Parts: sequence; structure tokens; C-alpha cells
Amino acid sequence: MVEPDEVTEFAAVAAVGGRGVVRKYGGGIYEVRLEDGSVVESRLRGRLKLEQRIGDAVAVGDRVEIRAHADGGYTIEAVAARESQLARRSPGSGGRRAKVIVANVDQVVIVVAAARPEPHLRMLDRFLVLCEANFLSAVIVVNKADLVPEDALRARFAPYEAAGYRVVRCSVLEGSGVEEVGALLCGRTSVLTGPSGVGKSSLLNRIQPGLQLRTGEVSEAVGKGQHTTVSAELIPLECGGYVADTPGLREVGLWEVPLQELDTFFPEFEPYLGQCRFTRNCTHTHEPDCAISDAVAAGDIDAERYQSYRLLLQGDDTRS
Ligand SMILES: Nc1nc2c(ncn2[C@@H]2O[C@H](COP(=O)(O)OP(=O)(O)OP(=O)(O)O)[C@@H](O)[C@H]2O)c(=O)[nH]1
Ligand SMILES: [Mg+2]
Ligand SMILES: [Zn+2]
Repeated sequence: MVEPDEVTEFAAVAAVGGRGVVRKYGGGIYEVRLEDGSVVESRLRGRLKLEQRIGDAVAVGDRVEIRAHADGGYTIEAVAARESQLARRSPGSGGRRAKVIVANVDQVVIVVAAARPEPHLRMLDRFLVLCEANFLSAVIVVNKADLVPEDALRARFAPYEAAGYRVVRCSVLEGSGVEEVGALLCGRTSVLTGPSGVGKSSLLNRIQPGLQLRTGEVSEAVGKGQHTTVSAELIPLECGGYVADTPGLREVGLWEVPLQELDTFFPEFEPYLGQCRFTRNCTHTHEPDCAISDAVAAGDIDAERYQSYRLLLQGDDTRS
């Protein structure tokens, strides 16, 4: 939240309004960071208000134009076209509607834990597909490396490196790998996401001391952790760029992922695509002379990743 005196202090700068980035949203209020670094609280105007009810007219990360009013309030008047966005199914909409988590994203940093909570690789695969389908580059950060022997951890994530993803192992507790994660974030807008309790907020606090994001204890009873971060929020980094600290995503859906293109969202399948007997319409599940199935059998494509592909193709819920 912006402190009231902070708003007044910047009132002169923002007297007529200007361009900025939505860095936070809640209860109808948009926190907009203007180009000069000042922050104002803004509401939506007319047409945008209507659009917001139908879809996601304004989301965190959107570049907006705001106007100052005589009563000291601000309204968002216009939104620039999005270059990219990270979306998920709207909870309760039966998958019909997308909810934009963050707009104008340069990269998605998917954080998982080596343990506590156990990495849920089906969910990771689902999320990677979501990134590929949205043309977002993804990086995998494995935190809590202190909890698992290094060799075992390397082996577990080797299929992701083989698929071409960058995997960074780190431990906020021991401080290892944290600098590497920091370097990854500087100068870009990154979505930091992953299940609850993996240490996303702890990582950010470590990278930029002074942030003091709330962190929660993992509930040992269920080993799942509670959602301590409420909504996506863009955090300006001292080294440049923004990081979105998002709530743990329980409902990452395959929003608008065309299933007939699913095989193109597994980068390690790429060398084999077009080499099946049924070149055009092989689903790589039961067909004879399938280059993908053969590669799996030969151990050239990871069997678990392939299994994730099959489950996603069937529309199976990979979250549980
Ligand atoms: N062993 C170990 N524990 C860690 C490490 N990093 C964070 N934790 C602990 O993990 C718990 C959860 O950390 P958070 O930073 O709150 O996790 P989060 O991903 O932000 O969780 P949500 O906000 O709920 O999505 C806290 O108790 C941290 O102290 C680590 O490197 N090693
Ligand atoms: Mg958090
Ligand atoms: Zn095939």
C-alpha cells in the first residue's frame, strides 16, 4: 500500500497524470508507478470499467495512462496493447475465461523446491507448456537445495536441461545460487511463480534486502504451505526491472493451449517432429512408426516428460 503522505508528496509530479505501469491491484484500486518513479492509486474509468467486468481490461504489468482529478483522485484512461501476458483459467468459470496474472512479461521464473514441498513435476510440465504456448521464455529455479544431495537434485532436473531449459539450483537458507538468480532478474520483467511454500518471497527478500515480503512457515501437517502472498505485485528492482511476486498458482490451466499443437510445446520433441509415419496427424500415443515414441523407447526423450505430454493431451488433471 502507498502511505497517504507518500501520495501527497508525489501529487505535484502527478498533478496532470501521465504514463505508468500497474504494479499492484486490489479492491478496485490500481497502484500505478509513473515514469518518474512516483506511485499513485488509481481507479478505472467508464468504458474500461465495463471491459474489466467482461475480461481483463487492466492487469498488473499493463502500461497505462492516468489522469489526475480535482478531488485528488486518479483514473486510468487508456491501456497500451500488451506485448505478452501470463494468463490462467479463471477459478469458477469452468475454464471459459482467462485471468491475466501479469502483462508484458519478459520471462517466467518457475520456482520449485527440492523438497518441502516435494517438486510436483507434472505441474511444472503443465506450466512450461503454458509458457511455451504464450511465447514466454521460462527458467526453472530449484530452491531449498540444502534439503537434497546435489547429485540427486541434478539428476532429477536433468531432463529439463536436456530439453533446453535453464535450471538454477539455490538455497536461500545457505545463500548458494542466490546471486545467480539475482543476475537473472536484473533489467527484465519477470514473473516469479511456483507452488506455495517453495520460497519465492524468501528469495526476493534475499536478493533485495529491505523488501520484507511476508514469508510463511510451511505447514508440516499437510506439507503444502499456506498462501501468504495475496495477489500478483510488481516489485521494482534496484538493479533495474521488475519482479512479479505471485500467489502460489493452484489453478494453472491450459488456457487456450491448442492441443493439436501440444507436441510443439515440448522443446525436446522438436528434432523428431515431422518424422513420424503419419507426418501430419500423429498424436505420438499409439501410432506405428512414431518418431517421438521411438525416441522415448530409446531413452532420448525423458519418459516422465512424455507421460506429462500424454496426460495433457487427454485433458487429465495434472495438478493432483
Ligand atoms: N530449507 C529451506 N527452507 C527455505 C528456503 N527458502 C525458504 N525456506 C522456507 O520455506 C518457507 C516458505 O517460504 P516463502 O518464501 O514464504 O514461500 P513462498 O513461495 O513465497 O510461498 P507463498 O507466498 O505462499 O506462495 C519459509 O518457512 C522459509 O523459511 C531454503 O532455501 N531452504
Ligand atoms: Mg510468498
Ligand atoms: Zn508420432
